[in-house]
Amino acid sequence: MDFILYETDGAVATITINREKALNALNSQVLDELDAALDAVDLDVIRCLILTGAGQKSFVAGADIGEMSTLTKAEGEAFGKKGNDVFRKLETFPIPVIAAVNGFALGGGCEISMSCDIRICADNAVFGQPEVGLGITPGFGGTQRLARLVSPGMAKQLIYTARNIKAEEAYRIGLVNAVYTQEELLPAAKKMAAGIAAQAPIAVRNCKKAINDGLQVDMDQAIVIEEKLFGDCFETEDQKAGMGNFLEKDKEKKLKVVPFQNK
Ligand code: DAK
Repeated sequence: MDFILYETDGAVATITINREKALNALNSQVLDELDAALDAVDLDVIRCLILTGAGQKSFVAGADIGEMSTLTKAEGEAFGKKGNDVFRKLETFPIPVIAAVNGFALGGGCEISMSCDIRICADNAVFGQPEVGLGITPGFGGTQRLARLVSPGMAKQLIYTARNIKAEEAYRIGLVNAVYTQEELLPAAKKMAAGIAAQAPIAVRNCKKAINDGLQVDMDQAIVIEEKLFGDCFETEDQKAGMGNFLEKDKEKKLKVVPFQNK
């Protein structure tokens, strides 16, 4: 792949969007390669994924404006679908995805970070949806995910004014969970990912699905979704070992990672 780096460390994988010269802007090839990289993740081994950008300056500076500028209506639609499909794949990816935002996260860059489960950022991060200044609406889920993550009023203000915000403000409005120095960001992401990977994997996957699916429906339906995914944990090796270790008061065993089993 030209624009995607993939590395693993135990049960944690890191995908780096590697188009530093264009500040990791998303063109069709980047989107295709990201899609293929996600398909290639070995889900029997990997339990948490980190998404970041190459270099010190930018996570993703948005969709590629050069490529977009010449698109016809039909091509624009196809490009939008390609992006939306990959973003949705990330959002519904069976294992948690942490966005380690190391600089600009503008337009599609902000949107791709919002497709991840958790966002942490470096102190040089800049978030924004500048699309209205370019004569378009945020088209990779920005109008939907930003309003769900922060308040609708704050999302509307940021989108209507096309104002960029820095890391501290992103933290204050709840767009990111934590801010680190540039040097600390990736180690912090890896530490968090390892902490997730050390938990019972079926339970973690079911939590992701319960939260994501439950947020789309009313509380009565959400509770039914939760019940089903709670029930699905039983009779798994995860659940037997996890509870058995606790009952045996075996602290060593309790901390032991339970091997993942496809049911
Ligand atoms: N696209 C293409 N190239 C980009 C880019 C981008 N978004 N952002 C930066 N680059 C390139 C620059 O052109 C420059 O390339 P060279 O001139 O060196 O060849 C190189 O990266 C370095 O950028 P700068 O020289 O501009 O660096 P600065 O430090 O001066 O400025 C900046 C950094 C991030 C403030 C600036 O580059 C900038 O404002 N970039 C654009 C940010 C932006 O507006 N992003 C949002 C793009 S719109 C759709 C769905 C979604 C979307 C569209 C359609 N459908 C459903 C159809 C999404 C839209 C967007 O994301």
